[in-house]
Amino acid sequence: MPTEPARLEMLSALARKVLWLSSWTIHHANHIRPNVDGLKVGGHQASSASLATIMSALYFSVLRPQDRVAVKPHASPVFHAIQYLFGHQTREKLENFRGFKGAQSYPSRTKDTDDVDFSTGSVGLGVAQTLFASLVQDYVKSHGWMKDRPEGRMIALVGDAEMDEGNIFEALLEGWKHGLRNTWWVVDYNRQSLDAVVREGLWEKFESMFRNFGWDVVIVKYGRLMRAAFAEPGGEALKRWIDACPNQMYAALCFQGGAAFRKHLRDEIGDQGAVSQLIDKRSDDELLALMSNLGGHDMASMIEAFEAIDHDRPVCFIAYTIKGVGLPFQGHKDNHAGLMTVSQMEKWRGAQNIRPGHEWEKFEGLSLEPAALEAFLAEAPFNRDGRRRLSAPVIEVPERLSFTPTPQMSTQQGFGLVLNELARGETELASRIVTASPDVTVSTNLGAWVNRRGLFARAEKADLFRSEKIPSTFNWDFSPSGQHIELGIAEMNLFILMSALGLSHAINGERLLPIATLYDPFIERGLDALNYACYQDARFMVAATPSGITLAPEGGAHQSIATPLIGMAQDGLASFEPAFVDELAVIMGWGFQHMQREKAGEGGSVYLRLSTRTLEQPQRIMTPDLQSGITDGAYWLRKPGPNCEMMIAYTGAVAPEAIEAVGLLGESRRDVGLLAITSADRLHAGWTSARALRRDRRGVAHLSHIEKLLAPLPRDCGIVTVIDGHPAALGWLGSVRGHRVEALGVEHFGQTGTIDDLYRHHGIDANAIIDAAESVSIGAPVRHRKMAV
Ligand SMILES: Cc1ncc(C[n+]2csc(CCOP(=O)(O)OP(=O)(O)O)c2C)c(N)n1
Ligand SMILES: [Mg+2]
Repeated sequence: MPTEPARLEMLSALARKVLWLSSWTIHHANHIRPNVDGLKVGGHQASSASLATIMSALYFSVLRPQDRVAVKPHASPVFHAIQYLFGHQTREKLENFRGFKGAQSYPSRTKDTDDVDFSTGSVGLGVAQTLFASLVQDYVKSHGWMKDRPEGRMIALVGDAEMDEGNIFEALLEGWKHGLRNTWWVVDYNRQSLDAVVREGLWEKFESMFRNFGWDVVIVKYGRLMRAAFAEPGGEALKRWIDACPNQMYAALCFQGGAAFRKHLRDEIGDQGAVSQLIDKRSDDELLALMSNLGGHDMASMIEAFEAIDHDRPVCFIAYTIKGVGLPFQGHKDNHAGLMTVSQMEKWRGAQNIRPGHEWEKFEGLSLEPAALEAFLAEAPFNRDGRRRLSAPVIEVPERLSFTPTPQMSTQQGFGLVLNELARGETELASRIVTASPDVTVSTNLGAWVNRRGLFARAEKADLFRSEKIPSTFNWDFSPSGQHIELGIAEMNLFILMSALGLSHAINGERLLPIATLYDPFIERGLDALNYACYQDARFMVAATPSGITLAPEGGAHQSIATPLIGMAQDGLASFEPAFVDELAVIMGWGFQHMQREKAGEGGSVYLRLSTRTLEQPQRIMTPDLQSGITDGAYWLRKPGPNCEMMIAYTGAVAPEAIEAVGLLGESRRDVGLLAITSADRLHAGWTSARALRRDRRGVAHLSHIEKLLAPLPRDCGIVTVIDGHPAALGWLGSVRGHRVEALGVEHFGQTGTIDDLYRHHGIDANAIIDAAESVSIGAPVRHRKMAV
């Protein structure tokens, strides 16, 4: 173990190397790599420089194997440089930064190969991810699954302007409610965003806000050089000047250099003996070195700040930095997309003692012994256990999930029944399910599950209503073994929690099967977080209910139109909209398996678009064929005859309208078929991948499920599609084999009224289906219509 000064010297040298390598990576991408057009790098160089020291302190010394980090998006080159020094990143990938299969612009769990803990990119989300990851760690620990693994700290490196993102504030409040621990947020307080310099005094707002939520706040403002200067005669006056200097001015002076600092100090402090001496005895370079020695660029100060933490309360570090520190555009307000020119880089290379052609060498230009540095890196506690991505065995899912059927019910009710059935059993599957809901637990039918499995909290808290013997349908007991996490009304939090729960196998080595419930329209409120969770390959199930206009009297604000398209378009999410509960039970069983498939390109999360509309349930036997039709996305509810003139395809809660229309069409059109579509998403994806296989000649004869289903239809058979959602979700069916389609659905915000009123109004009732059928099929006018009631 090196002595303390030697350790600091090594860490500082490595931080300089990290700044060099990250800058060189960016420079290479812009000026050296052939074919650089389109791969030019904006918004990385200055942002990365800000964090080179802080991240070096963390990775090379402070972090332990169990700690997990979300790195500010634009510090990606710094992260990759650190991993390169560790030997976890290749030169080839750095040379191909931002290129196809190269190191990613923003750290990516799924695309990068150097052990990214949490993806980042959309600012704010990675920050909240660490908070929820810590709550999930507590969940795993409380359920007795941590075994002898030590608790990790969940750390976010946060841009100061990133703190504007509302989802961070939502997460803070939720964290406070759950007694957040083991979370560190390190704010890179460079007082610059993309466009501008941030408001004065922001740190005070941050400080009071974090303290308000029970966080420890550590402000690291001055580096060691500064602190030494403050102790000199006149140092106090210098400190006062620094503290009073507006952000814009400080940034501008950092850009202009030592002489500009000198002029301003003289003009503003005047001739005051001691302080003038303090300034005058330094050269311009020394003065700039002093004035840019903010805490976040001073290894000793950062190490001191991190190592002083001796508790598990959450901590916010506000580390003062200069955006682009050490680079020619440091402090310039336009530096976000700033890039060094070739000649600036040449000059800087010289200053770093790096020989041309040796830019990628790990220890080039450092005065310390390479062997000593190599040994120091090898001993970094962070690497003690090798690669840190964990895995967990697959939880067995029974062949069929059961429920107690009733002749009439909704898919939302069915969802509650399936979970209730699971809650009653003693299966491993049931024990690994975690549910969460943003204050709609009861209204999404999770009540029975929660009654049996309880709410999660680290400390027991009894339901007072129950202990006071006040009758209530719901038992709201909290305990460390509870399996439901009750959230406040913030759908962003719900999806980030899913993102954290759904990565537990990789982060904690313990698999959880998370289920989120929310109202379908409010998917849009949490959409970027949902996308984020999918992007980093977290695995979860979303039950969104009610959906469409089936909650008719609630009006447009509670009705969803776009969600079927969101479900189709969202990568990593298999979307289903069953009409009947036996379909739902099959889909949920398949879903729990799908959530656990980890081979590349297989598996993912699951979205169930459910409804509160009560439907008559079919009495039927679940054959293997029916089962696979349901999970592949469609099956014939009524097979078309050989001379089929007309086919109706429906999804979800409009099943009764489609069934009724088929009945009424029977006398006017021959062999009418009725296709039940349980997943437009899976059908479409199957069709796309079959075409790709055929194009690549890997599967010349391979036909997708929908191609096979539509194959028997004569060419001039008409198709009407109908969904309680945007019609484009099914309109593509006509392209599969060239049939004419009329696609019915909802395109305008709902009115209030009964379901019948609204289905008529939006043209998705039985008569609208018949009208559409008439217009897309050949033949005499249809004789029957539904009678108005
Ligand atoms: C949700 C979202 N909106 C906008 C952006 C574009 N963007 C990337 S970085 C950035 C400014 C970040 O400033 P700050 O967090 O202070 O980081 P710094 O560059 O100063 O280190 C913006 C607006 C983004 N990545 N994500
Ligand atoms: Mg900033």
